[in-house]
Amino acid sequence: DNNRSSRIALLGVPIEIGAAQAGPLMGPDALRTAGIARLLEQLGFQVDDHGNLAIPAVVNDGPVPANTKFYDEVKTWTRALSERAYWLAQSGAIPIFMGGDHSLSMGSINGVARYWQEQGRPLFALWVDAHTDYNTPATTITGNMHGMSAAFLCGEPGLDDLLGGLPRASIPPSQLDVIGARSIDPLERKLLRQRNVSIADMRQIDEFGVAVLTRRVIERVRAKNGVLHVSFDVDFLDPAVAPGVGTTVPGGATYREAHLIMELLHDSGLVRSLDIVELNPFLDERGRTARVAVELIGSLFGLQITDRQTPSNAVLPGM
Ligand code: 6HN
Ligand code: MN
Ligand code: MN
Ligand code: MN
Repeated sequence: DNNRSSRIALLGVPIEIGAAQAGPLMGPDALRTAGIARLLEQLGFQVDDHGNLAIPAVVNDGPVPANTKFYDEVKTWTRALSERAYWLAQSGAIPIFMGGDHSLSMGSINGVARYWQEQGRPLFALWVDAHTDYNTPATTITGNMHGMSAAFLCGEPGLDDLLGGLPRASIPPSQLDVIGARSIDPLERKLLRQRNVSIADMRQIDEFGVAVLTRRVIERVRAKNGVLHVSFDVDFLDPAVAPGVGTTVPGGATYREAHLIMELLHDSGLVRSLDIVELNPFLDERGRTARVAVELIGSLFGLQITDRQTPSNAVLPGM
């Protein structure tokens, strides 16, 4: 695909107040230490590390919705990151947002969605996660805002003032795909059903395999001439593979399942931006999880086992 950018923009987003446990603010530096820039350069990209996003002083101005912890902090990060993400997308590079907890996706995806809207290309988001992050202030149990980012992006009510005067470029729920889900709160599940969000849960992964499910997403994006943002929550992986996460859930994806998703997404040529979130180096074991995350990013950007094309024998069920 000759439209593919050969430049990658790294941006650290050291936010952690969206999560229950401290540590994700160390994520960007752990990814750097694990060699993210070096690997992408070896794959032929020109890599610019823009350092870590910093936010202005948090002001407690307007009203705060109920059941939202650190709302004003998340608001400040979201506004700053949305602007930054818009400009990074505009620059023609592929932005990689290095988290930080998953609440950062409210800003990153809003910003890139705004750019692609201007280009007349629909933006799809692939949510690779043990969770669906589709809570609103009305459905959340914990009040942690990293559990609300997908709902916010799909325009669910309750967080309407988060962006202030900035445009809220929502993606319709039909352009959200979740893969890897195995922990959904009761009211969250109800809302997902009402919106008909496409969810490939762990049972579907077991039954059909990640290749069929990933190709289904790719075909959906292609059919609309869309582009794809990948929002990768490290807790998608099984805790045995990725212990450095605050919200581990048993029964996650294997190392190879995760790589195969990344390899197929690379071959699709559709990925234009990436979040890598929820890495908690404070909980990690000797940098293992950071290293796995960087290896997966390698596969997403073209690292291959052989230099041969793998022929597709995909059978796409009409799901
Ligand atoms: N994440 N559903 C739970 C909550 O608190 O709303 C967990 C959310 C996890 C969020 O992993 O990005
Ligand atoms: Mn998440
Ligand atoms: Mn998660
Ligand atoms: Mn399995």
